[in-house]
Amino acid sequence: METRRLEFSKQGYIKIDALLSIEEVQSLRTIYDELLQDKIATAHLRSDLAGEENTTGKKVERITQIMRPSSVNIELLNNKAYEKALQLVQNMLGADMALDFDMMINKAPHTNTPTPWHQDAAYWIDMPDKRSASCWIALDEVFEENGCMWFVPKEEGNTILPHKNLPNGGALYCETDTTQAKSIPLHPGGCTFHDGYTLHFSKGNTTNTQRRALILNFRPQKMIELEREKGVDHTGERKKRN
Ligand SMILES: O=C(O)CCC(=O)C(=O)O
Repeated sequence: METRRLEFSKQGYIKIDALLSIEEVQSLRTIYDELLQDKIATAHLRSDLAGEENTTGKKVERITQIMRPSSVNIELLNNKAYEKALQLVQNMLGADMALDFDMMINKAPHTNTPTPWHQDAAYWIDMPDKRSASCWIALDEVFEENGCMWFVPKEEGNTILPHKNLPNGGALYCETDTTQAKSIPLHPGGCTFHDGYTLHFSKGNTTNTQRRALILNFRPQKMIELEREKGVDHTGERKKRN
């Protein structure tokens, strides 16, 4: 555990080969697919990370993002993913770490749309306690061609680069040197943890099947309370706040 903690603190991310059993993955997939299909119940939490696109009047989702999916189906929270990820985060960053929000990001087949390079902290308000960890859980086999995660090992300090939105309300992105970037392929149930200042990206999905990821974001309980006081609950508009 000490090795993990040091690695996370030094490079800003770590890989865990098998966070979940295949049974745990299967039960997540069932709920995940129901939520993806249910465009009515998820409408207020759902958007295209690539920016909204209209083709012949029909909305095409390339990178579906659903914020706080457990607020629509509370059963998600019973999955071991939440408990196991929290335990690892508390061991690395302290016993006061708690779940701030969950989200789903699905890359549909043949959409070939990258998630641009960014740092998550650019989306968040400035907080005095900067500890955070996002657990990115693969529900499918993930590799470069369907959009596994890439990270640039973190530099000293917590610097946020200038970020802009992609057109039509799309993701935040920044310009950066990515020569040191590493791709992290995973089996279903494997995961990565990254902190809010670590640069990351994924390529588009050029394969015949979905690329499903569930992401759990943790920060100190006191910082979650500060966010809520300021009206931040991670269901709102995608914009630069930091
Ligand atoms: O799933 C992706 O493509 C991007 C995920 C991401 O940016 C994140 O988890 O912070």
